[in-house]
Amino acid sequence: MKRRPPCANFAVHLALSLCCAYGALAATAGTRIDSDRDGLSDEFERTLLEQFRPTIMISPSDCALRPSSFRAGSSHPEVLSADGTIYGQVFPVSNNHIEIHYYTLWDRDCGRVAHPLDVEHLAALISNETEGGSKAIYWYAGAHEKTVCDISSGAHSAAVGAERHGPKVWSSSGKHALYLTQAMCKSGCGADSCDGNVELEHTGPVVNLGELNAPVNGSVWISSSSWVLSDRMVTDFSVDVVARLEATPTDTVVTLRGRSALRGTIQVSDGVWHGAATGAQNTETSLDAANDQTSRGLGKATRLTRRSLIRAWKAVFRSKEASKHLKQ
Ligand SMILES: [Ca+2]
Ligand SMILES: [Ca+2]
Repeated sequence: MKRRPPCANFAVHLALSLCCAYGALAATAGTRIDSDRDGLSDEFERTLLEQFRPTIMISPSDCALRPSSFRAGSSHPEVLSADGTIYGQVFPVSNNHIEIHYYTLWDRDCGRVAHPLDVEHLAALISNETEGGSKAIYWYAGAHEKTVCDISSGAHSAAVGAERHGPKVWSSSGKHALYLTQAMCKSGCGADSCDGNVELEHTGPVVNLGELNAPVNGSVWISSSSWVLSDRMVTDFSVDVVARLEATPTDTVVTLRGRSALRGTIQVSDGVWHGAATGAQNTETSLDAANDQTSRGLGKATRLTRRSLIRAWKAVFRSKEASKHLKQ
């Protein structure tokens, strides 16, 4: 059974404990329909999904053509069409902060270890207390998440030019890993290419998935064990991720997980890559080890104690409720 990241549980508890304290958000969101019961109105979620919608660069020769749409109401993911549909999710993480996820759902992955169905996502942490409306603080892009080739990245929104709108992201051909810069696409385990990518045409609005316990728009397939979508529907901005991003220069995109040395080793051998990836995929032990190595390499961020991690997190969120929860 896959385990949620520690801070995912924290975020869920935080969201629940704060659900009655969203005065500011409720005022912004209005009192209209809230289909997924997270305190944000459907209309407010729709507005944010469109405001921060990313420009997605895909390969014109991708085996799966474009991200797919899936049959509404089906408990298992059933591909309707590779029509370029983008799915989304919006949920509160504190009084004035909201997380937005964008999902590209593909009917297959045709990399070196091909498999049916493929889930990739991009996330933003949004502040709702700035003048001029909602503003992105950080962006996160998932790439080979929870494998030895994990090269998921993050950045201050300014680093990717996406404070009031979405960034441009690159989707690798066949694997669909997402990168905040085109150059990073070559830094994974060697199989990724974003050469010649073209902009994915908008074929409709972002389709809101709702929440895990309250799917909307017929997305009851989000909890299917056929794919890892439910694992991706929790926060990407844990205490340690926020601390690392805070310690990162505002013009830099940083790799948040994985070991560059290991990725480099795998890069030179398909055989090694195949064995290592198979053995280590979704293995918490290897992921934790990779995180430890990454942490040591991050210098300033890695020398932070838990107390300073919490301090950094609080500096971003400035939430009395959050700090109370963290002390538990
Ligand atoms: Ca809602
Ligand atoms: Ca929602």
